[in-house]
Amino acid sequence: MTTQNELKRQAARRALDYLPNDDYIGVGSGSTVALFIEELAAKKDRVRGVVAASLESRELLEKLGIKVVALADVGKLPVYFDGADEVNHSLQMIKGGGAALLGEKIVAHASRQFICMADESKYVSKLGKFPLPVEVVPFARSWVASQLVKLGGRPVLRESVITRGGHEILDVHDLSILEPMKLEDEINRIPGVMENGIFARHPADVLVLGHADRAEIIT
Ligand code: ABF
Repeated sequence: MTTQNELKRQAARRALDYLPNDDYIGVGSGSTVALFIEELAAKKDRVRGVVAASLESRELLEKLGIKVVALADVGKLPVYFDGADEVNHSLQMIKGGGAALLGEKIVAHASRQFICMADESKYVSKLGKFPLPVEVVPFARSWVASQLVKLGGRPVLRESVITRGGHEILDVHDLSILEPMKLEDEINRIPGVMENGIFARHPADVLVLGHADRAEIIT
């Protein structure tokens, strides 16, 4: 039987088709990105350097001898590669299961093209079954939670997690995400919210979806 990991590897391997020639790229975080980085190691001379959106990805890149650069040193990136927790048919996503959503959104926005790599289980018609991660300033946590309840959600603090920026994560269950762009903006307007895991203002440009026998390209 094909494992979920094998589906992710199908997607990660195929995503290498989108590597630019002799340029910088950005990468996000998570298990699919880790597989992408492993595949990239064999072609590391193709890229000038990689901006990592998470510390884990940075460590893996360094371990495999791939040059890591800071976003500040390169400015705009041609391509960003990342996974997702859910992706809908408009290529809008929920991300942040790995608590690196703030860095991921920054690097995604700094990139001209977003290549999302996912196994087929992540492709959904409506976002929201996966609890929406919301990164909050710790002292505002209960205020933000009360506002998320007003939006119809059930926020649950992710225990023992402090993000790279020193914030906490509320995982919001039971949200009905009918208008992802509107909800992304609405949540980000709550004072105390640093960022939320809806990537609708900046959806993926290409989804590389891993199936048992192939990778499908969806644009
Ligand atoms: C990152 O990794 C996150 O935004 C998302 O939570 C996760 C994707 O999961 P996976 O480990 O399945 O690649 O992209």
